[in-house]
Amino acid sequence: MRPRKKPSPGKQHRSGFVSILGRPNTGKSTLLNALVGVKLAIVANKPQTTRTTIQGVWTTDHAQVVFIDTPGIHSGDSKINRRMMDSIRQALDHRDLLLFVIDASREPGAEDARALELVKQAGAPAIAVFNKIDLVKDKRALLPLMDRYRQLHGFTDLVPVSARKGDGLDTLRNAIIERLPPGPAYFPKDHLTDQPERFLVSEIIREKILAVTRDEVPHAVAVTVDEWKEEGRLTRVAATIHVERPGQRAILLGERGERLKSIGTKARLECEALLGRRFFLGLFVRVSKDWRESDAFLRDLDWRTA
Ligand SMILES: Nc1nc2c(ncn2[C@@H]2O[C@H](COP(=O)(O)OP(=O)(O)O)[C@@H](O)[C@H]2O)c(=O)[nH]1
Ligand SMILES: [Mg+2]
Repeated sequence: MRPRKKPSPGKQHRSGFVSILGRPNTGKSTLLNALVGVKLAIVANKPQTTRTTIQGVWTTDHAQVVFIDTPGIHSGDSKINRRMMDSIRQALDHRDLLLFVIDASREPGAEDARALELVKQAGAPAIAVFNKIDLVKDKRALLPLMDRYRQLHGFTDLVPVSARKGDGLDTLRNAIIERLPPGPAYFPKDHLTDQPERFLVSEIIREKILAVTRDEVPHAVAVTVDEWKEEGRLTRVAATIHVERPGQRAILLGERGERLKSIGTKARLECEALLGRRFFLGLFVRVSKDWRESDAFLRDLDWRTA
């Protein structure tokens, strides 16, 4: 009797958990969104935009990848910073693969070295992703940078990409699937994230705030959803934007409340696009002094502990 033909390895279903890490602002959240194909993580040109780990699931006929986006690796000693570092450490436990994201348009610095240290400690296979190549005029300049990282760590692959433009993402997706072990799908095909809608909405509001504020305001802002009512095809949300000082409240309100209004409109449109129904957003700005140092407040902010 002839032995039965083995399924070809390419067709074997593969799955796994893949953490995305790197120093702040390298484009980790943009990369997560691009790989999953849906905007799940908010993006801003500010360090520490991402405050918790965010999961995004990408499913194909032959593979399912659960990506975990993390806050940028940084030093800083406030309570919220320590919480962010804790969530990064958790995201490194028991991972099948790591994506170490480097901003290819900048010289590597101390923060990159710190992030690489965590990759080494995690001990999982890692792919080096050189992001923002759209900003690198002469692509030959990438080679010495890639060589440098090749010598610093035994990466399984080194892949140049532009998360913003989509360049190199197919190569990266193939490399990821190739490195994952055979395994079943953990989630239904249409499952995209573990974040509840309330959290997605609060994050979208926060993103619109980050886009219009500068200096100390972004770090001082937190958003809580206080009321959530579904009325047929309309979802009515009341949310509070917490700031630390009256001056920051004035900045957010703008003249005659214009700035807050524009934040609200932009956030509403994006909520409607992401969640596919109509929203009414009522936004309030409140001064909550020292929220960044309050354990109780930080616990309330984290939907995982809700
Ligand atoms: N030019 C360019 N900018 C990018 C790319 N990826 C991300 N960015 C920008 O870099 C900034 C930080 O992105 P974000 O995803 O929030 O970075 P994170 O802090 O690592 O999560 C944002 O302004 C992004 O629009 C890219 O491929 N090319
Ligand atoms: Mg981020």
